[in-house]
Formats: sequence, structure tokens, C-alpha cells
Amino acid sequence: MDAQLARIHDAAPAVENFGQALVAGLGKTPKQISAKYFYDAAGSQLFDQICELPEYYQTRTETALLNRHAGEIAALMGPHAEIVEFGAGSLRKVRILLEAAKPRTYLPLDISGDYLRHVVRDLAVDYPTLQVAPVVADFTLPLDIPGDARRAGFFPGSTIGNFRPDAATALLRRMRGTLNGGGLLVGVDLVKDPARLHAAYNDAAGITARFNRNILLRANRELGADFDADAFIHYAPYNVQMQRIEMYLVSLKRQIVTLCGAQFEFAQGEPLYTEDSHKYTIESFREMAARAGFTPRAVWMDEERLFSIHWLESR
Ligand code: AVI
Repeated sequence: MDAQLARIHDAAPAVENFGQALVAGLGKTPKQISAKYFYDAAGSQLFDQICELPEYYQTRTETALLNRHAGEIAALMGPHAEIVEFGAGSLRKVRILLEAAKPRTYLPLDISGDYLRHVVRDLAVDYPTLQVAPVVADFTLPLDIPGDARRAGFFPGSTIGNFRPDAATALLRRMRGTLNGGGLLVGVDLVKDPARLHAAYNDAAGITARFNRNILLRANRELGADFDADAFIHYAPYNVQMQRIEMYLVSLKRQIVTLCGAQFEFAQGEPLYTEDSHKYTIESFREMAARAGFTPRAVWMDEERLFSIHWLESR
């Protein structure tokens, strides 16, 4: 292993348990489960496929913006930065920043230790002088990352949209606390033609439907649940009033599901609410960031105004 690759800091005890969360969520009305449980190994692979879909403009638009503005972003982060990425995933986008900003240290945070170990090893080979200090953590919960260096945060992909505005504000505030006075670079999907949004979450190849349904298969695999996953359909409308995509799995038949020793009845047509994906205007996002204690500075967008990247400074 590379000498620069620090030992993984395991904050895993703070990671919430899928079984407990699902049992609690199936007891609510409507039945619900947090979207963070999509990302087991199969779900992460399906999400990578979503990012390549023609309808899913978000990933390629954000990547193009990062490439186009890498120099300006690097200048804002400053020399020898310590970059912390919230929900690091495949580490593809951060490579653009690593090339441009040449940080001293990179702290990728991810909920999946196995995945993190795997991707971080490749990174250490490609950037031999970079200190990589991976942290296994659920960044939606309070974090305690050792060290008091000023940090540049990186939160791409519009993952902020998967939180309700109040929770998103609280999350941004907590992130600000881990930056020790540094700034945050955050990717935000924009309000646009509902048809365009609808297509992005209802792709012709049916990958998003598989991604959604995988949460049931994960429950069957990991928790010994007995969801009849084929009897659930993917339903993802855009709620224009709330400015968000809402994702559901709708049971086409009455079924009783057993998991963790408990039974839950789905009526015919009953939904399991699996995800919100909020969209913002430039102004509405900047207002939210200000409520979280940041001063919004630079913002970059593509010509079609599909996607935005914001640089927020800690006040
Ligand atoms: C990770 N997150 C920002 C994606 C989104 O667009 O809300 C997850 C996703 N769900 C369906 N497609 C993609």
C-alpha cells in the first residue's frame, strides 16, 4: 500500500442500520425508506449506469462545468488545500479538482467502507504525493473528523436535493462545522421544464426503475425479507409545486411482507416512498446556503441553465 495512504478512519458505529430504518419506515404513513439505502454494491453500480444515461443530463453537465472552471475553483480553494468530499462514491469528479488544485490532503467520506477501500487504492497509485485519509461515515449524521485544518468541502451531484429543504439547511450547517472556516463547492440541479426532469427519472432503458426496485431486492438479500419485487412498479412524477421529483414503488397487488420478525401489509396500489430529488433556482439555493451560515460567492451554470455549481464561503 502507498505510504501516503492513511489508515481508514472508521466512523461506522454511527452508521444507521438498514433493517431498523426499514421496519420504522414501513410503520409510517405513507410507507417510506431513506434514499441513502439505495447504495449497496448493486445500487451503486446501477447509479453509475444512471449517470451515463442520455436522459440523465446532471452528471455530464456538472463534469463539463468542473472541467471548464477548474482553474477558478482551484484559486478559490487555495494552495495545498485539504479537500473533504461528502459521499465520495466513485471519486471520478474529484480527480478534476485534484489535477487543478493540487491539494495536500484529500478526505473522501463514504458510507460504504468496502467501496471506499477499493476506489481509494486506485487514487493513491495515480497521485503518489497526495495524502489520502478516507473516512467511513454517514455524512447525514453528526461527524467528528479529527484535525483542525481549514478544509475545502466538495459535495457534487446535487445530492443536496435528496434532502427536504429543512434537512438540507441543517446538513449544510453541519458541513460548515467540519470545514473549520473553509468553503464548500456544491453541485445543485436546477428547476426546469418538467418534461425534461420527468425524462431524467423515467429513462427509456428502465435503469432508474431497476435502481429503485433494488432497495426491495436488497431487503430480501440482506434482511431475509420476502418482497415480491416484480409486483412493484417504479413511479417518479415531478411535483411542480414542491419543485421535486418524488420516487415511489407502487405495489400492484395486496401483499404481506415479512422482515425482521414483523409483518407489513401493502394494499393494492399502495406506495413505498423512496426518494425526493429537490430542484432549486440559483436564488432559492443561495438563500438556503445563507440560512445555513454560508456567504454564497461564485456560481457557474451551463448555457441551457440545467445545472449549477456554487462556491459558498464560511462566514
Ligand atoms: C444521488 N442523487 C443526486 C440522484 C438524484 O438525481 O436525485 C439519485 C437518483 N435517483 C434517481 N436517479 C438518480
